Amino acid sequence: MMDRKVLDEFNAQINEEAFSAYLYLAMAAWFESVNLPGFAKWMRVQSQEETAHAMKFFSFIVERGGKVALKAIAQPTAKWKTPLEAFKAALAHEEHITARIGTLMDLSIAVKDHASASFLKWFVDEQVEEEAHADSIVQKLVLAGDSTGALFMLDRELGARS
Ligand code: OFO
Repeated sequence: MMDRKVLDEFNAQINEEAFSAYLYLAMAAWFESVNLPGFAKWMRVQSQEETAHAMKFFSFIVERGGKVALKAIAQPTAKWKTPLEAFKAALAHEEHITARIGTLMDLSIAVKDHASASFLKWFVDEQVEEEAHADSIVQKLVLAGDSTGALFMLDRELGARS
């Protein structure tokens, strides 16, 4: 049986991950609207990964005999000024998720819930990658500056994500 506070926070994390999926889907829609289909593709794939993250928490709660409690998903921002602004927002969001995972880990350790701590280890590692990916695209966009050519090359590169 899961500790009540851990269960509540895990349910809250389903919502965080579902919001992540929604946010990146909103970014995909915005990139489509500004004719950057490669960036949009990258965001679509990212959105699917976030749904998978939400489902990992969902399945873990069920497996531990806890009750899944789904909450309303907040409306994400729909518009960004530039691709750089969108990816900076994505990076800031991932940093927020990293902090959330840290909080969940701290709580699991505090109540000696070793199964939850072990489950969360995957997310600790995943967040290192998530931040690194978003950050590397931020850096490339900074380098691209105002060059339309560099932006289109980057669009082609990101469109290869599957
Ligand atoms: Fe982007 O890692 Fe889940 O939220």
